[in-house]
Amino acid sequence: MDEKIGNILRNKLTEKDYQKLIKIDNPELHNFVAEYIELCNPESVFVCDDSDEDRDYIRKAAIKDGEEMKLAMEGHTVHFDGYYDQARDKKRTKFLVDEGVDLGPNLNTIDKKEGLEEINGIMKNIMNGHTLYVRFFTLGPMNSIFSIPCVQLTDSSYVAHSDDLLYRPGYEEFIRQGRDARFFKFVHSEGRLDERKISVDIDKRRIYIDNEGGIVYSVNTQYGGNTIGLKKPAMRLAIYRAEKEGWLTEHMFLMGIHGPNNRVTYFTGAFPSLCGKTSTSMVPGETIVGDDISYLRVKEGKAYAVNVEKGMFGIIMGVNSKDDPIIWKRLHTPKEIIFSNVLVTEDKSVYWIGKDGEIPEKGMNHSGEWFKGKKDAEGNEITPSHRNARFTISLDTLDNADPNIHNPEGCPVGGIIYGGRDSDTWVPVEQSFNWQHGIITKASALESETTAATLGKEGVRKFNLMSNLDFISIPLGSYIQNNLNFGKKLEKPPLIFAVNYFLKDKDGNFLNSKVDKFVWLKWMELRVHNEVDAIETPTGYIPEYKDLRRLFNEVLKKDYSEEAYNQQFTIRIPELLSKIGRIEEIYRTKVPDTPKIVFVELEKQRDKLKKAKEELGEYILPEKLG
Ligand code: SPV
Ligand code: MN
Repeated sequence: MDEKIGNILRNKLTEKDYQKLIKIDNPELHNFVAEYIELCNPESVFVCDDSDEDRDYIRKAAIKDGEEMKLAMEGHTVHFDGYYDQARDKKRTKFLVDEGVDLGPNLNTIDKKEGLEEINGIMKNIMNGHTLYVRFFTLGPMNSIFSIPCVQLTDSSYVAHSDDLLYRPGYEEFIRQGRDARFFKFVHSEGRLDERKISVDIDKRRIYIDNEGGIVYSVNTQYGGNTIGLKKPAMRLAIYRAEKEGWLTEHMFLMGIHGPNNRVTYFTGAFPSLCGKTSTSMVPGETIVGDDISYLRVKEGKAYAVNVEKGMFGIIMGVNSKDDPIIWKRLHTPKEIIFSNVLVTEDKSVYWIGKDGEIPEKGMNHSGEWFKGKKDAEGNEITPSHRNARFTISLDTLDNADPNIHNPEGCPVGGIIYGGRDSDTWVPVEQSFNWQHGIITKASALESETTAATLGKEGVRKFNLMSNLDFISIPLGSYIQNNLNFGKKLEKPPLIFAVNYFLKDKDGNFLNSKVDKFVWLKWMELRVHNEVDAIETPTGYIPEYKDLRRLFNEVLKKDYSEEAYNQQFTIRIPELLSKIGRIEEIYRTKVPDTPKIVFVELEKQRDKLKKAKEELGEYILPEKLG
């Protein structure tokens, strides 16, 4: 080892921690750890291996540091992020780019030299008085073609603890791979903290991503989406790597849908944040592999997917005993959970918006002491929990965990679902004609009304390419092209579906209930196996009334009226045509590297819609098409 590196490490690390670190034979790793010890200047360093002892040390540190508080139920803790640090900060999340590299106009970028200078300046001595935790994990199942080793440096015991619930261990894997490890690196510091252990220097919050270096820096923030390196930061690095290597990194759940005769068909599903992704992957009767990020690869002409993570950082708003029985039960079981930004009441239990029961009068939340009617500095009433409040658990502790969660081979993918928050255009469920049609007219045309998962106004319709727009780290056209190419390598590509849970009538009432998706899933599963017919519309294939009536009855014990079906599955030509106009305009004016085929496919779609309009009118009932 280089003498300078050796000195830095020996100076700060105990002999035990030093030995743990150098047991991994990888100079790049040693240099990396030493570089940020020197820059950030922590008071002490803890190198965490995969042992129960070390993991327990982190758990306890989170309580001791005051970053988490114990709740009444065994294993439950709560963490608060600052009042203005409750979501991903898109504005201050930037890609560091070398001169001459063009990521296109849609990515937030900063010149690499300038950005590094800035962030290095912010990071100088930033860990003063803090312990730096060095943690090793693997993205994807272990011992698998999918797996990517990662090292996380953080001075937040909450982040280090969350990692543990969310990711598979990686210390032994680093030892095994030694100098061959092609690992991702993450540096996080929460910066100066106030007496509530909240990051103070929010104005210096930065999340900077270096694609080529495989490194992400995150400072002066605590919210998990900004800080948990292996989550969204790693996703951006993986999208970059996947495009170079011809596989996919997607903002998708992975679940087993249970068909007739115990058949399980795996589906992935991409939804923007707060649009039903987790609740779909948790539908009762089905099994979950992952709820947020999937890697997909082609093996022997077939698509396989894995869950990159092993835990869930799920949205808690609206979780209630009736609609989410599995999560509800898990949230009331004495097993390890970190709640974040919920309301803690005097008896040390938690409340969140939409929970069963009465809203408490007072408690402690992300704003500090809270009482009904409390207002913030801008005069807005503070809700008991934040709308983006979350719970963090390990998936293994769920009743509906799929047996293939850790399968190194991955799960064969039968179908892919794209869904957004759309009040007036798409029908509740529709199958695209083929891979190319699906990738272009469904996935690449996805729009969604904004939610509380990012800072800014809610309810504004926005383009969200494959629900992945916040995380794409390459020019958008290349990303679409990589998806199109992926399909070409497959003998029988997964079917591509679009769903919409948020359709509304003229008075603004939802046309579907939350549980209707249970039925859409069963219908899609049957389509994969060609066991149910469909009606061809100008935009794809929709279910026949008779099949839905049977499925509503079987799955939900509900009568499904023909009137409801007609209202939901009317093909809305004017809305569909304006949507094509909007999407085409976006690609024409804002995505310079759009593959030509995108325009061809959109034009074809427009022609079909126009023809249908001439023959059948603007609002077409399914029976007119069948
Ligand atoms: C999302 O917002 O898509 C999440 C949570 O999964 S975050 O970690 O903030 O990205
Ligand atoms: Mn997500």
